[in-house]
Amino acid sequence: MEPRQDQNLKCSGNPDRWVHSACILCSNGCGLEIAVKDERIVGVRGKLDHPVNFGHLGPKGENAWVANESPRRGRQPMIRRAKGAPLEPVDWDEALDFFVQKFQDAWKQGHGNLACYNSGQLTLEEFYTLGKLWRGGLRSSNIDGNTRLCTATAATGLMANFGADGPVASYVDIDDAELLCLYGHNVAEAQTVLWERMLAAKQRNQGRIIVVDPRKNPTVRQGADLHLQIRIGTNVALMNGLIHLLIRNAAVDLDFVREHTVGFELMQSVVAEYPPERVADICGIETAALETAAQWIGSTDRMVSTVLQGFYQAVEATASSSLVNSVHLLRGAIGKRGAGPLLMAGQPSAMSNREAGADGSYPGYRNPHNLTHMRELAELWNIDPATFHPEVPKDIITMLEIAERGEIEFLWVIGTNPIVSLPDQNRTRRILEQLFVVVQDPFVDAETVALADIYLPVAMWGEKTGCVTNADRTVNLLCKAVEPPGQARTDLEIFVEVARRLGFKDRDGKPLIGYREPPEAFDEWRRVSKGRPCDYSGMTYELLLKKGGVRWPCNEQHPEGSERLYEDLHFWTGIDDCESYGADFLTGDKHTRAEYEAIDPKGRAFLRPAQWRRPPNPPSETYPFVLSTGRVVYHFHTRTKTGRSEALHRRVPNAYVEIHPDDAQRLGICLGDWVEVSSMRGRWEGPAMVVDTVRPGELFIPFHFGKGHQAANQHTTYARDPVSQQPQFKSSPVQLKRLSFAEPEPWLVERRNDLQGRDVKPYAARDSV
Ligand SMILES: Nc1nc2c(c(=O)[nH]1)N[C@H]1C(S)=C(S)[C@@H](COP(=O)(O)OP(=O)(O)OC[C@H]3O[C@@H](n4cnc5c(=O)[nH]c(N)nc54)[C@H](O)[C@@H]3O)O[C@H]1N2
Ligand SMILES: Nc1nc2c(c(=O)[nH]1)N[C@H]1C(S)=C(S)[C@@H](COP(=O)(O)OP(=O)(O)OC[C@H]3O[C@@H](n4cnc5c(=O)[nH]c(N)nc54)[C@H](O)[C@@H]3O)O[C@H]1N2
Ligand code: SF4
Ligand SMILES: [Mo]
Repeated sequence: MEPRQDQNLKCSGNPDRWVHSACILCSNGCGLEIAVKDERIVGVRGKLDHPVNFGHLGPKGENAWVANESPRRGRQPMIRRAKGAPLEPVDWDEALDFFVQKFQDAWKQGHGNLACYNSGQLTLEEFYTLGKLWRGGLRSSNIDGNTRLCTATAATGLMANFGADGPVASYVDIDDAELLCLYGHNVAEAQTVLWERMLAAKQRNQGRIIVVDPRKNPTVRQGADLHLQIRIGTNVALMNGLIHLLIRNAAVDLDFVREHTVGFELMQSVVAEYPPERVADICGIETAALETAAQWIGSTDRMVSTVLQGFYQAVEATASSSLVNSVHLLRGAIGKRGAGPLLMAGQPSAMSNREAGADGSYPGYRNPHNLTHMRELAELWNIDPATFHPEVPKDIITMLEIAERGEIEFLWVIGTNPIVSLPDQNRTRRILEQLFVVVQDPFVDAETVALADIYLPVAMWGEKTGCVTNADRTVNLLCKAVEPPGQARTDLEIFVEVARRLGFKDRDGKPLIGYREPPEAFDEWRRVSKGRPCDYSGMTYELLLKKGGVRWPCNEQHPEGSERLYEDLHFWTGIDDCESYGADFLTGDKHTRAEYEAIDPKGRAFLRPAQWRRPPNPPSETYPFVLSTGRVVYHFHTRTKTGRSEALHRRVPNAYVEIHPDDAQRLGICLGDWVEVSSMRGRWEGPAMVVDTVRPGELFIPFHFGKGHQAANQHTTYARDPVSQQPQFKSSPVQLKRLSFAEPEPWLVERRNDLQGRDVKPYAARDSV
C-alpha cells in the first residue's frame, strides 16, 4: 500500500504539538498523531511510517475524535440513593464509599453475587489490572468482556486447532497473498484501511478475492472476484463442501497433514457427506460457484483467510471458524510468507483483553484447568497458590441468566453500553433494572447510564496512556495528549483506588495492585506474559514509540516482534502448553485433562470436523423473514463517539432495514416507507431500504441505534455458540409490514446508491465521508 498522509485538522494556524497515538475505532489500529492546540484536541493525522496504515485513515478515524470535546462528557461522579431517585452529583470520596459499601454488602452473600462486565476498548494495562483485581483480589470468575459478543470465537476457534489463542498471519502476509478469502467479513465497511491494503495486494499480485456473505455488501461490490452468497446460518455446510472438494481434487498437502496435524481420517469421513449438490442446496448457491472457490483455494498456498462476525455471531461459530483454520492446514498454507488464517478481532483492544484476562480468559493465555498454570500465576501475583482456586469462567449471558434468577445483585459495567449491544434488549433491560449497577463511561448520555446506581466519569482516548493490540498482534502505544474534563479519572486510577479501598493484599500484606502508573503496569505484564504465546518480555514503551507498532511475541528470540506465528510448525497443543483442553463443537462439553492426555498431539495441530445443523429459531409462517444485524461504515457500535460527529451522523442519522426488491414489491413497500419489523420479543420501526444487498427472505438492520424502537437488539436472543458462548446476532425470525407511505429522505437515497455500488472507490480513499 502506498503511503498517504490523511489528516483532519480543525484549527487556524498550526497546532502546538503532535502526540503519538493510534486510532481506536476498530481493530485495525491505524497509527496516528493527535494535534493539540491550547490544551485541546483539534485534529489527527495518519503516521506515514506506521506498519499498519502508512498514514491512511478512514472516515471514523478522521472524524470521530470530536467526541472528546462533547458537552455530554461526565465531569463528576453521580449516585442514585434509591431506585427511582435521580442521579445526584457527588465527589469521588462519596461515590467510592458508596461503591465499596454496596460491593461489600453483596460480597457477604458470597463472591458469586458480584459480576463485572467490561470492554474491548480499555488499554492493556487497564485490563491486566482489572483482571488481577477481580481474579486475584475478589477471587471470582464472574468477569467477562463484551469481547464475548465480538471475538470470543476467534479465541475458541484458534484454540480448537492450535491449542492457544493468537491470530496466526499478519497484514504483511496479506501484502504477499494471491488469494484472499473473506468469511463473513465486510471489511470494506469494518476496517476501511485494511481494505485498501487488501485491494493494493490484489493489484500487485494479480490476485483474487472470494467473499462468503449472504449480502452483496460494499466489500462484494468494491472488490470481490467471487461472491458465495450463502443463506444465513449455513457456514459449516459451506466449509464442509469446500473441504470435500479439496480432497476430491487431490488438493490436500498430504505430507504436511501427516507430519503436522492429527484428525484427518475423521475429517475425511465427515466431509464425505457434503458433496457439492447437497451443499449448494443447503447454502442456496450454484455448484459451479462452490467448485470455482475450491479450485482457487486448491491452486495456491499464498492464501490468507479472514473471519469475522458473519461466522462468529452464530450458534455454529467455533465450528465454522475452526474449519477455516483446517482449510489452511490441509493446504499447508500456514506459518510462511503470504499464507495463514487471520481470525479477526473487531474492537480496538479486544485482543488486549483476551491476552490480559479481564474477560473469560486468564492472563497470558493460561489454562484455568491446568493446575501448574494457575500456581504459576498465583506465584507471579504473590498470592497463596493453595487458596487460589480458579473457577470455570462465566460468560455474560450466563451471568445475566443467573442474575435473572436473583443470584447476582451487583454489576460493574466498564466501557461498554450493554443496553444497546446485548441481545434481547427488553429482557436485558428487565434484568439490569433488578441489579445494583455501576457504570464507568466517559459520557453521561450513554444509554446504560440511565440504569446506573453509580456513575463514574472517566478519561478516554487522548486523555490517558497505555497500549492496545490490533487484529494482527500489532501493539500500539497511545500517549496522553490532553487532560480529561472536570474530575474524570482514568480507568486505571479507579481500579487501583477500588483495590486499595477493598483492602486487596498479596501474601506479604502489600497492596495486591502495587503500582499506580501505566508504565509500571506494563512492566509487570511483561513479566507475567513471559514464556507464553503473547510474550511481551522484549517490548518497551521506547520500542513502541520508535517503531510505531510491534507484533508479539516480542522477546529475546524476536527482539523486534514477529510477523507471523508457527513458522516452525510447532503449535501450542502439548498438554502443558495449551490454553484449553478443548470442547465438543455441538454440545460445548469440556474435555478433561485425562481425555486430553489420550489425544495429546504434542505440538501438531488439530483438524476438527463438524456437522452442519439448521440454526435454532428458524423462520415460521408468522415470522417468515430471517433478520441479520451488523455495521455501516460511518458508525461505531452504539455511537457514543461517531454519533457526535456531524460529518458521520448526517450520512446515516437513523436505523433502516434492508429489504430485497422482490419482497418489497410483494408487500407493496417502496424506498423510504415507514415499516415495522416485529418478533416475539419486540418491535422495531424505521424507513425501508429497498436494495438488492440482501437475499429474498432475509433482512438486515444496522445495530448502532439503541433508542426507542430503533434497536436491532429488540429481536435477537440469548441463543449462542456452545463453545465460545458468542450470541447469535445474525439470525432472528421476524415479520415485516408497512406502517405508512413516505418519501425517502436524501440520506437514505444516497446510502441506497452507495450500497448498490454507484461509487466503488474504497471509503478510506474518498475525498470526504
Ligand atoms: N464502521 C464500523 N467498523 C467497525 C465497527 C463498527 O461498529 N463500525 N466495529 C468493529 C467491531 S467491534 C467488529 S466486531 C467488526 C465487525 O466487522 P464485520 O464482521 O465485518 O461486520 P458485521 O456487519 O457485523 O458483519 C459482517 C457480515 O456478516 C454477514 N453475515 C450475516 N450472517 C451471515 C452468515 O450466516 N454467514 C456469513 N458468511 N456471513 C453472514 C453480514 O451480511 C455482514 O456483511 O467491525 C469493526 N469495525
Ligand atoms: N445486534 C447486534 N448486536 C451487536 C453486534 C451486532 O453485530 N449485532 N455486535 C456486537 C459487537 S461485535 C460488539 S464489539 C458490541 C459493541 O458494543 P458496546 O461495547 O456496548 O459498544 P460501544 O458503543 O463501543 O460501547 C463502549 C462504551 O464505552 C465507552 N468508552 C469509550 N472509551 C472508554 C474508556 O476509555 N473507558 C471507559 N470506561 N469507557 C469508555 C463508550 O462511551 C461506550 O459507552 O456490540 C455487539 N452487539
Ligand atoms: S480502519 Fe478506520 S476506524 Fe479502523 S483504526 Fe483505521 S482509521 Fe480507525
Ligand atoms: Mo466487535
